[in-house]
Amino acid sequence: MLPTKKIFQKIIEGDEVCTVELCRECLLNGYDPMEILEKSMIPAMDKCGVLLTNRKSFIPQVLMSTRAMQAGIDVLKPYLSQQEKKMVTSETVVIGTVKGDIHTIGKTLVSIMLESVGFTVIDLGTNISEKEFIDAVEKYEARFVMMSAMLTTAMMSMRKIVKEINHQAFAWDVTIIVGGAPITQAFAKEIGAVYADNAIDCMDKILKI
Ligand code: B12
Repeated sequence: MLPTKKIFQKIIEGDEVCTVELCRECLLNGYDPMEILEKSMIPAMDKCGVLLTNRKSFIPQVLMSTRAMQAGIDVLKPYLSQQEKKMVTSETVVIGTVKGDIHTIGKTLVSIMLESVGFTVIDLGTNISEKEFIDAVEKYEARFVMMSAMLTTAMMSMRKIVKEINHQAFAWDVTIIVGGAPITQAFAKEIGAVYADNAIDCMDKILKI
């Protein structure tokens, strides 16, 4: 079995040790880290979602898979740098998962990609309220706010947070970029934010802005 296929399997099994070893092995053998992420690791988390929905797996198993995924990302992180897109920037990005939602992985990937092209990223974590976002924008004089939501129920809180930020009179322009599985282009437009589909798309959009 190809090591990339094994990574997919080991993340589903929640085997952190093997996931880390296999990621290292793939890097040593010249695999593209982005490809490992996109073709093995993210599909493994999607599969976890399917197993969860079908009650073939439960929250404790998904948590173990999350730990394996996170450990694998830590191994790949130094190699995920987008050298060709690197820019000299002093811009700061504030990022967080919105109130009511504790999913971290998508947000973490977006942070890593932005850091890799030169942005300063302030990661507020999960379950973040409008006040916490606004305070951080002011404190760090951030030009960009990124928000993640993975739960349909968290979309309402995203709407409220975006509205509050857009109503603030900051002394500089603030662009809000939103993403996450249930978020669509139409929803983003409706609430007054820019939509990005994934970490790479987000990076491309922010670089254009
Ligand atoms: C892992 C996981 C968990 C873990 C989270 C651990 C952690 N530290 O993150 C645990 C077990 C804790 C968990 C809990 C719950 N979960 Co959950 N979880 C998942 C799972 C399986 C994978 C998510 C993931 O990490 N994917 C991998 C990453 C890379 O993908 P991603 O997050 O989508 O990110 C990509 C894009 O969306 C985008 N993106 C994401 N954020 C952002 C932000 C910006 C700015 C941009 C530009 C892009 C972007 O970029 C990323 C790729 O580059 C999904 C299933 C799925 N297919 O998504 C369910 C899922 C999201 N969970 C679900 C549910 C229901 C829950 C619970 C309510 C379960 C429960 N009964 O308690 C709780 C929620 C608790 C809460 N208040 O948040 C549902 C949501 C359904 C819905 N539409 O509302 C899903 C879809 C599972 C399912 N099929 O039912 N979960």
